[in-house]
Amino acid sequence: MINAYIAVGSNLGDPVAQAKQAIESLKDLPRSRVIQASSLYSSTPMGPQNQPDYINAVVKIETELQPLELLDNTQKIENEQGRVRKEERWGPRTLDLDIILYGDETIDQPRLVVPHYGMREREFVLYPLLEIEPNLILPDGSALSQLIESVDRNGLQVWDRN
Ligand code: PH2
Ligand code: MG
Ligand code: MG
Repeated sequence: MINAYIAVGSNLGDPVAQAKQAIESLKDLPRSRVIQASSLYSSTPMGPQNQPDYINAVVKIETELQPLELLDNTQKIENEQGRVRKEERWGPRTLDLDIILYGDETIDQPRLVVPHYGMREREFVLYPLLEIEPNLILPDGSALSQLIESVDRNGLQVWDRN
């Protein structure tokens, strides 16, 4: 069994409902179990500013799925929730599920890079992660609690406390 962390993001089509539905769907992942979900947070968009605010959360799971099997499953949930793959980088989406950590593994494959390349700078990933795993050490040995000291909340707020 491996502990993995999945970042949830949505800013289209009732983002709160999308995020809650995604957490429910993660509970149905094969050969896996949801350990804990963070509160839902509202966050200012990173990237193009002419898009709605996001709802973000992080979910801790325990899984026997291999990384690419987990990715197949999270992409299936994205698609079921109406995800449309568009060209625009960092553009709006109904649901984004990013595998941010998979145990202590470093994965560098065309389909999947873990730890997620942007997680160290993103308040909407780090603060929800800190809520559920305050003592987390990243695969490179850095402590989340230390890392987060240099990351501004940038308006991040708890929207729906867990
Ligand atoms: N996701 C993006 C682009 N910008 N901004 C916020 N606040 N939250 C996100 O999850 C997010 C974003 C692309 O994945
Ligand atoms: Mg993303
Ligand atoms: Mg993504």
